[in-house]
Amino acid sequence: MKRLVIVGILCVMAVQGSLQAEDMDTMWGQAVVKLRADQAKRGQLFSEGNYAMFIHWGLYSHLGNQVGDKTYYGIGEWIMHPRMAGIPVADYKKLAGQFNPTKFNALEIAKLAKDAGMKYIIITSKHHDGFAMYHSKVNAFNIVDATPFKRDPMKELAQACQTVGIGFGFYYSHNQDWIFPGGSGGPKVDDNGNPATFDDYFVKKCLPQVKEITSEYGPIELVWFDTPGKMPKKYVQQLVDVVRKNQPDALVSGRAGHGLGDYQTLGDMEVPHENVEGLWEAVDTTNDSWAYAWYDEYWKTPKDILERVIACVARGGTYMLNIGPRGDGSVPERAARSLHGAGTWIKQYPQVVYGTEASPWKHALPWGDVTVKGRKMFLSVFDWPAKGELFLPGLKTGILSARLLSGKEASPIKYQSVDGWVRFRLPARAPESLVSVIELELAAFPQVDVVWGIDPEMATEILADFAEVQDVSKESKRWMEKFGEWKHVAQITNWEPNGKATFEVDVLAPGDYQVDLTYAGEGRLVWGVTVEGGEHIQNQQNSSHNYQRFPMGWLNFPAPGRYQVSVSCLEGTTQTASLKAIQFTRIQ
Ligand code: FHN
Repeated sequence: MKRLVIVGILCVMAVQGSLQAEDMDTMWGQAVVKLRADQAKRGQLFSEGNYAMFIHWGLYSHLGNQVGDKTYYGIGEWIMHPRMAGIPVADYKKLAGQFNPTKFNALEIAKLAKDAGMKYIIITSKHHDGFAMYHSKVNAFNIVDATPFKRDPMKELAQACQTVGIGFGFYYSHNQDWIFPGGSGGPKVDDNGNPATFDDYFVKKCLPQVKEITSEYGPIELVWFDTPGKMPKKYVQQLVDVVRKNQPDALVSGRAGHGLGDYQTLGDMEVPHENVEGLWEAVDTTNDSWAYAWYDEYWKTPKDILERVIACVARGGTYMLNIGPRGDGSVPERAARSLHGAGTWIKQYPQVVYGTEASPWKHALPWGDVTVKGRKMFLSVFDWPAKGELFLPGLKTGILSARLLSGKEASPIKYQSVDGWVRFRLPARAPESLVSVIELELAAFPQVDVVWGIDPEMATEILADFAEVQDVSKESKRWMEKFGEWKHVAQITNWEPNGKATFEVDVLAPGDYQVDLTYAGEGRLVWGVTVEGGEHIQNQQNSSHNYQRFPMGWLNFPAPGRYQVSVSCLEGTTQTASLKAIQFTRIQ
């Protein structure tokens, strides 16, 4: 993937509070790690099991984002932090006496993950709040010693995962610990008022706890360290050494820090738009918070989940999707329902998701996405074409057969090559209500021309990621919608007078196309769209700080073939105008 300049925009957060260390995104650590694991056995976890369950569950789940009669909006596991409720250490510790998750059922959760089609579970053994969700012998602030529950749910879950036959691993917050003196974000003095250092925290709590979680819970697949921030390398190295010694087959997350992890973790809630090389994972959640938040009923549907799983696999990676059980241990029913819905589909079409390779187009297509297994190619159709014609641009490899799958059944479909495109004739109705699959048998491993084809039937949206730019900046931008709820876009901004963003496209059906631009900005903006050597249109539309799609007008492509389409921001506050996408819809 092209490296973009990263702009962290935290402006949506009105309350600055004191994020004592750095802001959250800068704490994610070095983005790209040495991709060693594909040479080691542990790398197989990602190539074979491209879908996993993440669980954020802890003392914070008991609050569910409500303290007293006030609701805090954002990621629930940060409720203690000044940027959320700001609960003093002593008060937070007292909460443990009320935490009694009697509805926790490890086998039910493991079965849910299995039924969802997930290959392993990664759960919070200790988050930034410092509370251990397992029986730690080195620190009493844990679920066995400090709560009426008295059970070790991590023992139960590790066992349950073995019973149902899926993998198991731990999240561990190695740098941030807001309770233990010396931990990042924690008290600066110990209980006797003596100054505490990070070394104190590391030696007395972090290192021994990582030894515990890697030696007392059977084989684990992965240790998911998070937010390394400015943690010195010598500490990270010691932790990685412990994992290697106790669990030689376990992966270490990229967020261990200092490039010592095995793979790359993308930004929170980020599904990439272009293929990413090497071993990587995307982490996402079933609603908008990692830990349980009582108000958060904005759930991903089964279709949303499938589109994201398939998109990650098609971009060459792994998708880890989070649930946040309640404080009583139960899993929100709607999260479970969506996971089951997507899992039922995956059980019908496992070949589309597991052990597959990335799409040779390197990006999604207007109707869906593509995964590859040897000479077989799977077209996952998210949006069924209304007229029953599906178009595939730029496939250079011959097709031996094309079949529309319907569970275990497969019916041949007709196809035809036209001007470097393939046109498939499909039945009027999709065989699947969520995602239908076309299986192609090819003459060889697929080769494609990766240029963006403008689909003759469906609106084709091309994101800013795919533009070549001149006298404008192309940047990756991220912001928090609510606290900890991250959004990611590539934007083209800082438009100079001759600035332009150029998209190369391939047109199959000549004629007029409606052109829309998706952008954010300040006040009215005039945009121009030009087909190099052809028509030019320009128009003025409004803008706001939210990205919105605005119509620009109709543009003509006189014949089939390649075109360069350039976008310019001509008038208005051009410096802040932020272009996210261009869309073409054929006028019929
Ligand atoms: O601060 C944490 C956050 O609470 C959550 O655990 C996420 C999951 O990726 N990681 C950190 C922020 O990136």
